[in-house]
Amino acid sequence: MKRTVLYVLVLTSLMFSAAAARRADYRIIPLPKNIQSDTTQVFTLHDGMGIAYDSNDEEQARIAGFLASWVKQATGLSLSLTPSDSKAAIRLVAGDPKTKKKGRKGSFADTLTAQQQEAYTLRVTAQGITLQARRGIGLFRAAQSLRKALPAEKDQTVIDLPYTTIHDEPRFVYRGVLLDCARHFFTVDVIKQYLDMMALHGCNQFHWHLTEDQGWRFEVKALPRLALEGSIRQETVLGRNTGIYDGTPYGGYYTQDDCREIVRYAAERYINVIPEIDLPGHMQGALHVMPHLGCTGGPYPVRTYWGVSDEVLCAGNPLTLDFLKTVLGELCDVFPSKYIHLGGDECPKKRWKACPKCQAKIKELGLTDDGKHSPEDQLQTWVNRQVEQFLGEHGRDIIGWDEILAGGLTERSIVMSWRGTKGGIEAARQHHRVIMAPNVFGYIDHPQLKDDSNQLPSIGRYIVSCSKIYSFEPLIPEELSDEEQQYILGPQTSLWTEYVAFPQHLFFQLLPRLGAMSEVQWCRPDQKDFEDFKARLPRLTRLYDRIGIKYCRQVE
Ligand code: TNX
Repeated sequence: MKRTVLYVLVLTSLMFSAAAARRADYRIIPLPKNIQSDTTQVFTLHDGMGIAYDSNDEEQARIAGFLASWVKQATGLSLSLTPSDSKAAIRLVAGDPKTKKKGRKGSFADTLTAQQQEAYTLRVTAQGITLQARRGIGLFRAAQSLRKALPAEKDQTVIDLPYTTIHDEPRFVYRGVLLDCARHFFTVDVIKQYLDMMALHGCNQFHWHLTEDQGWRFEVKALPRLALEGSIRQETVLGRNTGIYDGTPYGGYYTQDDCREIVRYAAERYINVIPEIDLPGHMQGALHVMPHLGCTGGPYPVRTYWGVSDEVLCAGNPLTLDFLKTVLGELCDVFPSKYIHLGGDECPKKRWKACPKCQAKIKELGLTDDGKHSPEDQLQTWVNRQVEQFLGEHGRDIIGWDEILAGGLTERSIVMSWRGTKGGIEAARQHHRVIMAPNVFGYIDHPQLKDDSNQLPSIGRYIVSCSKIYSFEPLIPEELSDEEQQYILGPQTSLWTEYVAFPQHLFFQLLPRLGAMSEVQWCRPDQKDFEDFKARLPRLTRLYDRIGIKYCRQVE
């Protein structure tokens, strides 16, 4: 008898705890700028409640739809979309997020900083949940924050949200993530998942690395063989250049329609797509199809192993520039991004030094060693300048890896610092805009755990743990004056894929390190505390579970 009573007690308490409403927690990743909460009072969100939005506003309608689907995915709660219902539990409101007053959408928008355009307020009161922002992008950020604040457990019917007022906006305007789709090819669907993860973490720039020695992956209609044949390597080396090959052809490329679909999908998630055509090095995929554009004339097989190739575009051949203009012209048609990445990294000068055409060009341009820049480095700068001018005519600016410093920077170029932060510091001192993408803090192709016994293969050494990423300060105040710091647009993390061939592995490398990077990108330094980040992480990783995405379960 006693036993039965005990059972009943245990059972009912279990039932009650299952039924008890779980609580929202606003200390999400990346941490909002300002959170004021009153945890003694809650608004209770029930299954079937509504999300109200302005039905004349397509953007709001889309965001409301996103929010409903996210809430369903994370919690199981079904919310209905109820245009213009002032009594709905959740309301999207266009207006100045700092005031409760409804403002005119888009007014004085041009005077807003990029950060202010993304700003939002999230309020929870007895009347419900209000997401308020001047722009759609701010409402989207607010909706993502609400999504992340909810407990990610399935089959919930009620959720308590403590009263709160959150004011939030990002620290940096540029919050980038690179994906190398050239060493390994990832489908449009996988890239969409990648973009979803970026959006979840508040990132806004997708740097899409599309061409490589090991494969050309962008369709150029005027040069159909480029993608058809330049995308296929005959086999792939196993492990870290072991000399043993898999004997299996490998390929894949993106049609222009695929690219447009990626651009559209990204734009709906407030992500700009920056395509990279890596030039004049890392071009063996193209040279395979167009051997006359190399200094030696080839043949050039699409490269089957990793590392830096000596085979680069011949800078002395006028056809090289014609080729680049054809490619970049079509690239501009497909990608609306203000910024186009021209690579510029790891371009050995061995061939140029021995090439009569390149040497003749050096002579024609009057390039001589000035003690700081070799003639060949200056020749690369000359190539960059031609590209910069061509893209300038299309209203675009160029971004290049920090090697573009070697021959002197062209006028408007933006430097992406990857060999540590040195190049970025130098460029900022020269008053050039900079993206900080240092390998030592952001190359997530490196292992994330010290003990590599359970890890999937990766490049290099254990130098990019979660805590290492988290410790990064992109403004480098010990090196840069306040004025020079203004040139730092923001940080980026990069996922190179020599050793990453499958989507699960991709997301394992990415997550949760992107969480750490997102706080570098979004938060002020005084908000950051790695132990606190780790304490907040389980709510995010539970959401990863609900989304069904793979991630590394250990964090160090
Ligand atoms: C350097 S980053 C590269 C890439 C490699 C990466 C591997 C850069 C501009 N070049 O081509 O994939 O290291 O970590």
